[in-house]
Amino acid sequence: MRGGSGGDGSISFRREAHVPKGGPDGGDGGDGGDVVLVCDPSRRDLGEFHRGAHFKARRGGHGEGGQRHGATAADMEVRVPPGTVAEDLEKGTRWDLVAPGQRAVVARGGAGGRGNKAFAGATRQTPRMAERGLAGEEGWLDLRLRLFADAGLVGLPNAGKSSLLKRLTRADPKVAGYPFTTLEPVLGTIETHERQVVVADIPGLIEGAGAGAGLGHEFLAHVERCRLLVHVLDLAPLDGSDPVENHATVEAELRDHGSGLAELPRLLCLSKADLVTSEEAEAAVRDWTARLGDRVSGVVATSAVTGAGLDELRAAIVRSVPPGEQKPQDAPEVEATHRTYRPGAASAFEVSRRGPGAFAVEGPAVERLIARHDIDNEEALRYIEGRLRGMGVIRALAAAGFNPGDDVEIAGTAFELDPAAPLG
Ligand SMILES: Nc1nc2c(ncn2[C@@H]2O[C@H](COP(=O)(O)OP(=O)(O)OP(=O)(O)O)[C@@H](O)[C@H]2O)c(=O)[nH]1
Ligand SMILES: [Mg+2]
Repeated sequence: MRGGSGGDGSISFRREAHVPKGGPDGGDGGDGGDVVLVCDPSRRDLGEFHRGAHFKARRGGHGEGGQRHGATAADMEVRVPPGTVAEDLEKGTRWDLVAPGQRAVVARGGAGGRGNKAFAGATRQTPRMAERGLAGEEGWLDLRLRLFADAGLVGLPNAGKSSLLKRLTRADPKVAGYPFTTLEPVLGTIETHERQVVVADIPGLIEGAGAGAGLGHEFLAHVERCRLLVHVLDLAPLDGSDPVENHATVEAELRDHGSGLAELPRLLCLSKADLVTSEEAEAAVRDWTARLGDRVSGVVATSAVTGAGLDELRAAIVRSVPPGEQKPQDAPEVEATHRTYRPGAASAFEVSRRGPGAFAVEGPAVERLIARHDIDNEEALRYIEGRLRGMGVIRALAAAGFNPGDDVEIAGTAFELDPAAPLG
């Protein structure tokens, strides 16, 4: 994403029939547009944001003569579903879009440049310089969707989670006889007369998921806001692994992930019951009920093939999800609206010695000053020097041992400076 650049200020002089050269009248450039994320409940997923999608806000209009200011560009609004977490990994900024209508400015447009009219003063009556518009903020955003599901199906790959969601709801996730079939969470809804319960099928968890192995961490973040977890456990794993160990593996990952996942109410679903005899299935329900005691609010054996146990599981889910709506207030503090600009902090600069007779000056304020002006313009150059003096840059350079004739690079541009020169 990229905020729009600011429009350039204009260099212009009033022209009237009888006046050979009037006063300066170049207007200011308009500000570039911001890129803004807007939380829109009519959006369901992030499907339209394929990898590498670009969002660019428009640039501000350039200033014109006759004191005409350039137009401020409209913001580029990008609509995202509630639950979107946007992260600028480079800058380390994160926005959580939860409430409908909530806005987050993710890339600010550049400020427009001032026209030459703004530079007119007693000592400079015919300024032949104007500021250039600044570039907009630029960066990459990582968008994730935190699902607003009431219940989450968790379990090892291939446990039969997607098959269950398919039978429990009208959702149609992909089912296949190999692990990691589900790559993105899928939602389905159980509808009863009294209420709707949203169930999320998430990709299978592997050992180490809680510590970030595979995409586990990301997937578990999806179920953080659930109010019930349904642990789906394969009664007859094809790989011959032990269900007791498999159960412990998944529970350990939930604990490792933190964020209160392990404390959520739990149902145990013993899946693929058709692969064992009904006596074995019943015995398994008894064993697991005894083993887990009140750590679960129910144990149900199911088969996505015969449909056995599905009504019971559906009822258990509806019963075990605590009543009441999921409140957006449960979401973490929203940072987006608190983000402010602190120009004060940006005025600092740093002088460094690059070698004998070579210096460099860096810092956001000096970089902005250079970006603002056309350094091929003699008048602009003198203005920059005056500003550097005012900011204390020249003094700092002199203190660092700078002598006339030494090289100095300011924000990547080579300059010739004379600290002893009279104040300009
Ligand atoms: N016999 C039998 N097979 C089942 C049952 N449920 C699922 N399966 C099979 O088990 C395999 C895995 O099923 P999925 O529903 O894709 O499993 P999953 O847990 O979603 O797997 P991942 O998405 O990889 O984590 C498929 O071949 C299913 O047909 C069941 O109740 N009985
Ligand atoms: Mg699946």
